[in-house]
Amino acid sequence: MSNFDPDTFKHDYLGTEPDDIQLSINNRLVYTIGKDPYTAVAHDWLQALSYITRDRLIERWMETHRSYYRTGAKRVYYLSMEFLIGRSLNNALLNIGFRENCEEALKQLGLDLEELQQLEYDAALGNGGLGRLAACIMDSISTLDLPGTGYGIRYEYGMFRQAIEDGKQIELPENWLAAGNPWEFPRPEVVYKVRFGGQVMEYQAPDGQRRHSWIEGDEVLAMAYDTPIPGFHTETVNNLRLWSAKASHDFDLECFNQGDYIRAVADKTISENLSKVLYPDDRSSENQELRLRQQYFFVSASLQDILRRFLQINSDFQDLPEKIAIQLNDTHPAISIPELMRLLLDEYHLQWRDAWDITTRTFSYTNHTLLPEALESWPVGLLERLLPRHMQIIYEINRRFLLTVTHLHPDDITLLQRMSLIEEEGGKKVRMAHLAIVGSHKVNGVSELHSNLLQEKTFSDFHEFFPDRFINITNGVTPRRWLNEANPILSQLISGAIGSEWIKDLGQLERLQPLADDSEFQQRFLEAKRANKARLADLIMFYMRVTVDPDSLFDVQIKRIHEYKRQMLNVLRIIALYLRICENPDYDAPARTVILAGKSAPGYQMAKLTIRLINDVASIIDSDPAVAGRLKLVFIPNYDVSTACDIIPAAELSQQISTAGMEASGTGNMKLALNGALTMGTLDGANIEIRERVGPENFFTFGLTAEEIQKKRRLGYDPHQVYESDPELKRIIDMIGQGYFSPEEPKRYHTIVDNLLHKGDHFMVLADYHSYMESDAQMCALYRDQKAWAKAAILNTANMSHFSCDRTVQEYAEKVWSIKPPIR
Ligand code: 26Q
Repeated sequence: MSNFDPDTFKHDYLGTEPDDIQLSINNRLVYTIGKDPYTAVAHDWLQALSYITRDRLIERWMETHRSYYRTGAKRVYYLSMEFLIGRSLNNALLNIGFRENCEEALKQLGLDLEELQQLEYDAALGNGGLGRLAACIMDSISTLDLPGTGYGIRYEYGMFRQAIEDGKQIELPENWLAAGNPWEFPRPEVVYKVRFGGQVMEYQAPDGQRRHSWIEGDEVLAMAYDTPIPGFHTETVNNLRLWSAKASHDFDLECFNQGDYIRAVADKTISENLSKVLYPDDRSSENQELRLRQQYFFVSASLQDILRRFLQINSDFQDLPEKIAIQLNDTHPAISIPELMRLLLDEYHLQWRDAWDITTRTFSYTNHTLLPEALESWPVGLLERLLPRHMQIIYEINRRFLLTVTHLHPDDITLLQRMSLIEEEGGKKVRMAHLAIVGSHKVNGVSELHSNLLQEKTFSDFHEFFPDRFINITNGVTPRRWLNEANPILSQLISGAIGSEWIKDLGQLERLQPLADDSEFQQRFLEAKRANKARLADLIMFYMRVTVDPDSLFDVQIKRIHEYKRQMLNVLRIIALYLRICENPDYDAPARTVILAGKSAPGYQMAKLTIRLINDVASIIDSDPAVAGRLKLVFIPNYDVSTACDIIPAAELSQQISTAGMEASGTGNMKLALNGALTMGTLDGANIEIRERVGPENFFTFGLTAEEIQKKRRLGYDPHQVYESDPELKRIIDMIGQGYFSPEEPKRYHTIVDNLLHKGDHFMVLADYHSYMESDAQMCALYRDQKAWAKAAILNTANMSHFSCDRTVQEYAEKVWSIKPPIR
């Protein structure tokens, strides 16, 4: 529209005083929800409140995007299969400073804000760490006023809901959109065609050049849904654009013309299945064609959208790397690299050398895993069938790349085999990490240890070849959600002491250091923790009908259930504590509540068995009067972002006990320490950096180092010998193996025991057991001295400034994306 004056588009009732808010809510209730206050149920009020909050974001959202066009600022696009946003209402209310007045307005209407908030479904479009990191990064991009857009998939079913029945995990579909999602804007006019299958035509252009064209096959439509991402106390509101699959109209019409109407409509569901469901993280499962389709689906739509926007104000593709940066969240969107090449070569007719230069200067790749079995690879045959042109381009990228390797290292055939994008043994496969490294200008790991291991072990050949390409950017978490929102009690205490600047500038927390020795502050810090523990105890009573003592030590391990995260090691410890208390009523240890939570991939048998064991051990402990009041084990079902917000503020001890060298970073470790929990952890991932910063005296370190683990593997590790040499450990394992915790089915846990004793204990659980128990004893000693504990807890919170993802995003902006806030 020409002569557009934004002021003529101002909403007529965007006031922020309680009276304005009441008017707005009532309006929305009647005119949008279609209810009056007499018939409205709580959820209707939640919707009305969400809409009026959203209204107050919209002008900033539009102005943000107008300013990006006006200034032609360089933008970053964050491509991720997962965005684990959680709830949006409270986040939006706090970000725009609107919460207090809303609370007041609702009170006048006889409603309770906190109660309404609880009714919002989590947007659980992610599995765990990687998806939540994407959400934290979007929060920081907006808060730092950076021009950034997230691209992903609008899954109709997010992460499954976990229920526990007879101690076992069962998976229930999570239909989070059923009641409507007020935070998204459908954009039916923003649709792109995405092709699958078909074939590649070679032809000669009028200028004599050989060209390729990918034709035929099936087309699916990708339709955009936009979700505003507000920054904290800033005018910037960025966009998260998620794609939903729609059957292609052409396809429908064709069938319709043939008279097969019913089949045409029924067939729509086949293509619309593409965005139906999030894959649960089963890192070693492979060959899931639908997942590859999902990857290309969202990559293709996103790149079409990115190039369309680029071409609105630019004409020369040489400028692309100066105008946009694309970050790949793991290799899941790595098919972007051949896709951009295809667009530049086949659609825009650039020469290979130019196209490749533009591509590598545009992309960068974040790696989140070292486990070789978790590195993605796709069978060549599958790629040839679904994406034939991409497979040709990957071969050509590989041919040219290996040629440059050969120039530097002639005659080193094994080096070529190791670095090739194609894995030859066991059926040809494309190594997606190699593709991502070769096609990017920067590759980063997510903690110092992880980045070092990437460079020195996993990708050492590539590191030698591209020494400047590899960097570390340690993960962080957003202090908005993980302290300010999740823990209002502690937040108020902190703001009372040092002001509230820390919410945007976590470095301010260091001003709490001197207060660590202040008795009064210690007391108030402990009281805040006690209040959060009481709140969690109430929630556990309400949802689970289980009693926990808020005066006991809250000892938590909350994360996905995975063998490398070693929930089993925790189980061994819990059984040891149980036996010690049973057998020695004078055993000197604080009363303790151990809390575990987390989901297992539906097909991951060992993880599922671990959940069952945890629940079986919990029942035995529960029914034994000998430990009543001294030890309790609770498995909280359906761990998600919202449950995390309930548990983390109440945690006193954080279990971060992965086998050293296996957890890329961890981010729950940061959230817990930020909320004043002390960590009991191995020297793995970001634990190392947390320990360095909070001080080793305020961190319970145990276990083998990554190097010692490797050495032990090389020299031959014998778990059976550890078992034989520690009578308590032997007894515990025998109890599990002989069915003490599963008397109705004594052999239930045979595979667990077998893995530990006879299958080599791959995750070195037994190797770290003794050291873990010693660390637990040290922890108990400190807990007895509550003043000393309070001091250590305060120092944890005070020294977490490095782990704000504002710092993380700042590093990406400077070292990888070269972007700055636009001058408005
Ligand atoms: C792969 C194939 C098929 C289906 C699913 C998947 C899949 C899905 C999700 C593979 C991996 C993931 C997620 C990985 C993940 O969350 N990694 C974690 O990333 C965090 C953020 O960097 C780190 O803190 C954790 O250490 C790392 O485990």
